[in-house]
Amino acid sequence: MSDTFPPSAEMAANAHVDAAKYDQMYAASIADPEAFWGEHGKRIDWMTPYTQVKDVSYDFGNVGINWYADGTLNVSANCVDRHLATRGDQTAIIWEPDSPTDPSLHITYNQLSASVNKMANVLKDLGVGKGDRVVIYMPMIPEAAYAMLASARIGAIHSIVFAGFSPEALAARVQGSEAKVVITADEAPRGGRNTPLKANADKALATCDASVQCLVVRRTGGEVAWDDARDRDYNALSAAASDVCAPEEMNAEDPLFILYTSGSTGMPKGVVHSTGGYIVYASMTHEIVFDYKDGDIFWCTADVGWVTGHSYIVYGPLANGATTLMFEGVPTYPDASRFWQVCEEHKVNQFYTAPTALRALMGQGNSFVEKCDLSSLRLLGTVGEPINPEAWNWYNEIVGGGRCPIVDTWWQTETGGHLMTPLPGAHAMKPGSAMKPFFGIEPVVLEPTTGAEIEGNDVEGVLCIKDSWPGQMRTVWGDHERFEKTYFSDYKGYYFTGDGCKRDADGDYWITGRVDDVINVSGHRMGTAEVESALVAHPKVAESAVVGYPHDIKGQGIYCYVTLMGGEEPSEELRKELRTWVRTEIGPIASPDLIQWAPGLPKTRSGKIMRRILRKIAENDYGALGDTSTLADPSVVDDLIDNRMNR
Ligand code: 6R9
Repeated sequence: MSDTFPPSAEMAANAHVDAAKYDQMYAASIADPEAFWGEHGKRIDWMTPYTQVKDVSYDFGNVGINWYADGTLNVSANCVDRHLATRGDQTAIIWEPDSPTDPSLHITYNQLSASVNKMANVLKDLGVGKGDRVVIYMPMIPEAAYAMLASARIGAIHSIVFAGFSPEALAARVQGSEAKVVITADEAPRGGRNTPLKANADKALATCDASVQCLVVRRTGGEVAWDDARDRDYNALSAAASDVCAPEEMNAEDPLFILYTSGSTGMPKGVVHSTGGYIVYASMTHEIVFDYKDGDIFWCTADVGWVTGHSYIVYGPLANGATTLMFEGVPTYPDASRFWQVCEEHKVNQFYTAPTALRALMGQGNSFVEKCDLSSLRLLGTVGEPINPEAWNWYNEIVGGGRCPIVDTWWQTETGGHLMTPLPGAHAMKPGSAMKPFFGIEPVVLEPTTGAEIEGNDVEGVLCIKDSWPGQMRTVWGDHERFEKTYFSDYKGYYFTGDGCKRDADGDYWITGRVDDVINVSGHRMGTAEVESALVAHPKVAESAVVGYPHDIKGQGIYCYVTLMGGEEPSEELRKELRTWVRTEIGPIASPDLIQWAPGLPKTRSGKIMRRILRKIAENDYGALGDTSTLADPSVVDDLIDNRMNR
């Protein structure tokens, strides 16, 4: 039996949702999704109210997902305009810069409105209109949020590329979405170092269509190269632009954004989210899961380059008229106290971060936390990967002082918002468990090979979702077939999450990690296929296989087996070279942790690499290698074991 932590009497009494209300609302959401979501869709302002709620098919070959399909709205009007009459002078965004000695900013809803409208007009003047794509490659500065909301305002579809990605990765996404404009900044300060974003964008754009324009925000004022035919100065243009731009009337099913994410095969795919269903789901989960109340200060430490930043820094909080904190820096700069100092300074009420950050900070000792006044905190959250009980307990006791519920939110880029999490006033939390489905979510545990539903409790299998919810992705950009194949073909009639899970004796859910070739490095999703294709692009590499292995801080590390071209000699130098190579091809988050030289890889007679075996060797778990008799050459396994890299 694991420890359980019931909500305090105060939390249960004051939260939006207590245990009885959860049971009643959950049952209603499953019994009649039309009625439930028809009602909750009203939390958003519609230009034309919807009369249809749900129109969904999960049938392979004919997958179609539609919510509120005849309604029209504008997301930026919902995140900005509708708050102006009641809270124009309230802070919408608190911006905390990388350096603690630089001043933070408090941007009111009125100011947000002016900036978003101006940027919308700047984009329009650059020829961007409804349905056009805008790539955003930005530091964590308010202009990143303006860019998102300005795109939404004019009906353009944004695609954010995390500022840690390389020029190559940026170019692939600009080309993949056929973007008209890339919005970037001169430099991105993080942890005291500046990433040359504009220079990266220059490299990327050199390989893109010449018509792509580049809108440059000045952040540091650092020197940048300038191409008069292509580059536009945001600061000058927005100063001259009008602060009035009527919001475009969008259909609920028009795409709001594309966000590339890694999968088990091939290159990252562009996850497409809708306008209406997405904003209903992001705002509702933000309010209920974090128990957000008027006047609270909400801080999600993610980057807007990830889905967590989309839904819980920008869209969910702003749709709710919240005050959302946006942090440019990193948890350990200037020292391991930074998160807690920011919580103290801005009196943060809800704090939402990733287990990898907690593990890194926990390792620095408690004094960094204890010297700060964290009495404003009322709720804590985690996201991105399973949280180990040690980190959970530390978070609960040292950061939360034993007072704050922890919402362990399981969800994905594809899901738009939380799918499973304890609700703070309703559920007795168990460290490491995502606990309960959110309203409208019907998780099922399937037998991996037959796909049969496993009924009852105390069971384990692959996690699928039975029916749709409004925040679900609609398609893969430009490749609906890939969408159907990835999520609806292995287990027919369900949405396949790619995760494994347990349902314990009480019926609570525990995510056990990915069951496909996706690894989770510091809460970031990485396709092993992407790292492999970067490695084999190196002239000295003949073949490679990449797997994850347990890593104390990162959760999983990247373990690469590399076969060199005939005549090439392994060396420490080459190892370094390959590491740098992958960083340049993809970005620092894909940097290999361990590279093992493999004279041969274990393959079946038909030439398929047996990853199961490579995973076991990387995990140092030789006893469980299983049947190796089907290998073309079983002796390669002994060589790999003998030369295994130590962690
Ligand atoms: C939001 C986000 C999705 C994958 C997901 C799962 C893992 C996320 C988790 C979790 C255990 C949690 N994951 N939250 N595993 N407990 N609370 O992270 O999206 O980057 O697409 O990653 O992350 O494996 O399938 P994304």
